[in-house]
Amino acid sequence: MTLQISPSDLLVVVDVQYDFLPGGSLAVADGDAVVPLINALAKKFTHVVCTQDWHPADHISFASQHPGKAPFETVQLPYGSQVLWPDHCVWNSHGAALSADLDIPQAQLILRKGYNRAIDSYSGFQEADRETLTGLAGYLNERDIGRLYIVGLATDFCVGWTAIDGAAAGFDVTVIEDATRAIDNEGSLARAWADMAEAGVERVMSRDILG
Ligand code: VGL
Ligand code: ZN
Repeated sequence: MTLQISPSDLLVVVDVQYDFLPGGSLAVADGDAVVPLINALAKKFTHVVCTQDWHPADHISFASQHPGKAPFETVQLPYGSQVLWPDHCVWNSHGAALSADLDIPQAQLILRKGYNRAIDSYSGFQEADRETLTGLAGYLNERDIGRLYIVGLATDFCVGWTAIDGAAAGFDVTVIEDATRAIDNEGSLARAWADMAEAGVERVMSRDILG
């Protein structure tokens, strides 16, 4: 049965940026496979928001800011544990740009996140201190959005956290699994799906929507 997309549904396209695509500094395996699917899915939606990971060059999530530490190691920060990453999505760099192969002219908001040097932000709703809000919930409520469909990169970080925080903010949330790809660092993908299920996030495939 094909899911019908209604005008109160909104597609969230998470972090489809060159640094997460093949050749990028934090390339997600097979990441470019999501682009044609996202373009096809987006045609079903009146409302689309894109998120954009957007860091200053000395961002706290970069391993380069922690002498002796390597990418994918974890450190403790005032707000909790933080995975360290290669430098990525530095604001105004090519790697931070949204893929030019996205074909979503009706996208209405591009939400940048992670611009505070001292706080990472996987989620489009709140930063990693779990206090600083981005304003996205307020935007979606003002636009009378009921359900979020989430696609993009990476399943186990920015997609997963955005989905869980969207559910916590009171929205119905569905992740379109085959329109995402994962980093999968030390079991993070399985953990993300388990956390999303516990938060009530639904999981479908693109054929459930495209028919
Ligand atoms: C992301 C790691 C660091 C993501 C962003 O978009 O999933 N992952 N910054
Ligand atoms: Zn980042």
